[in-house]
Amino acid sequence: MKKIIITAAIVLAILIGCKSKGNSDDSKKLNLAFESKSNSNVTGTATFTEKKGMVTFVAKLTGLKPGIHAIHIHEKSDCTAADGSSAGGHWNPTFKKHGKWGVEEHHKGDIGNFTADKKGNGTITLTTDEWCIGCEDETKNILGKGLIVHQGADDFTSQPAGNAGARVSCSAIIK
Ligand SMILES: [Cu+2]
Ligand SMILES: [Zn+2]
Repeated sequence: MKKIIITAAIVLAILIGCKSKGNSDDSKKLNLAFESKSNSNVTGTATFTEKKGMVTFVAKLTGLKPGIHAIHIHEKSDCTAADGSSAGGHWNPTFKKHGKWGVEEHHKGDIGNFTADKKGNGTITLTTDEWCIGCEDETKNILGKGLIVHQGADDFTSQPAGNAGARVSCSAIIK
């Protein structure tokens, strides 16, 4: 009887050990910082958090002109150019047309528009199972791409990028 209890205790310890390890592997988080581009004063932070196959994106920007601004994931994590052009075009690993997320055909990087208030502050969030942080599926993996905030709004129609104007802030999506 004693032996059975000890065996059961060992099995339980192994199960708990595996479970806690599994949980820590399942939850991934990136903390990113935006840098100003195109002579703007737009800065801010962004996080990507992955839990149970869902990625939640949160960005907080300051220094914007009040009004509507586009934000996208572009194809490169290179923010070196003064005008942000080094980040390339929209991230589009599935070869779709540019458009509005969740409504019609769209790029994997077409996060959309958000509004900056009178003080120039704006936030945007998006939760999706169409992205992952560092998985093998290159149609989902956001690592190695770049976030771009634009001077103007995305019209969701113009190809290939929604005619959103200058790139006013940039952040590499890297660990
Ligand atoms: Cu863009
Ligand atoms: Zn696009």
